[in-house]
Amino acid sequence: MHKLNISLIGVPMDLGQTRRGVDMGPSAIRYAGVVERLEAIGHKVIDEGDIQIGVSERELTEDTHFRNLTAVTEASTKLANKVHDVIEQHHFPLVLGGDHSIAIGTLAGLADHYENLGVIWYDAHADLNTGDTSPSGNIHGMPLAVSIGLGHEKLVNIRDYAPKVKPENIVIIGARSVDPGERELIKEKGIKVYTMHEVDREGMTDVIQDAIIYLKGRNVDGVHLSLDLDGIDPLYTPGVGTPVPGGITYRESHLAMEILQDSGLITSAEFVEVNPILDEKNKTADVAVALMGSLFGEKLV
Ligand code: 5AB
Ligand code: MN
Ligand code: MN
Ligand code: MN
Repeated sequence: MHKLNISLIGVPMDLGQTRRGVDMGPSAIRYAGVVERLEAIGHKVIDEGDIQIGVSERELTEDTHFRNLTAVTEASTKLANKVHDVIEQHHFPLVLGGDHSIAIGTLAGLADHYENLGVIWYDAHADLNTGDTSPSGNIHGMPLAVSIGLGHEKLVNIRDYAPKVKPENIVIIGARSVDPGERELIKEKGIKVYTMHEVDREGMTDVIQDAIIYLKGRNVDGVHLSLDLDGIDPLYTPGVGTPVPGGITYRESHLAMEILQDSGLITSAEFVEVNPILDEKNKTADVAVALMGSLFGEKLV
């Protein structure tokens, strides 16, 4: 197996939503043994530390369509620059969240290194809201829309280019809570979505293989995996801010990671929405690290 230099980047961000605690996600994932786990496979892990996050208090008068817009924009810009540096060193960026708004920064740092970046969005939600369609004003429900160029210009134009990703290069897996505006956008842009219906009906093997064939058919030159722990059933990952029942199982998720490893397609990844305050004995961070094991080539025998 190909040995990687993996750069870990922690993003203790909780301003993309309103529940406290998700800023402790990177610590929980480190505590669950991410470095040891990946090194045991044979990879070299460079812990780049955490991106500094600003405060929300000064935002009280700001736009309620985009909560904490200034702080989220600043953090996303810092993260984007860090991811960009890491890619330039030919390291594999592995971003630890933090709420899912951080994907705005990750994708902004990645996308100008690829002609045609693909994205796998493993999530209970579509994260395709704009300021107009969002029911909450929470930016963690918007990162995929921002990456295709829709949303607040401050977010869309991070690192001064847009869009970051083509809608046809996106695959969503595990969706089971989609807002009306997001549904419209999925139809309008032709975004590929495997909902829980497809996972139930076709099984994860077919779903993930189909996703791989689809992205290869799009001639992608890199694929970013953005894994929201709420994509998995809350039975296995209770420590998330927006749990939705009826999710992907623990074993199906391992299977998905193993097949992605075999495909050799994944060139960057992020694991987000781990909230230790809502968790049971760090269960959710443990699942995140176990899935990273499979994604990065851990073998049982
Ligand atoms: B997550 C909701 N669609 O926009 C919204 O956890 C939930 O990053 C967003 O997937 C969940 O507020 C965002 C209702
Ligand atoms: Mn560049
Ligand atoms: Mn989600
Ligand atoms: Mn999400």
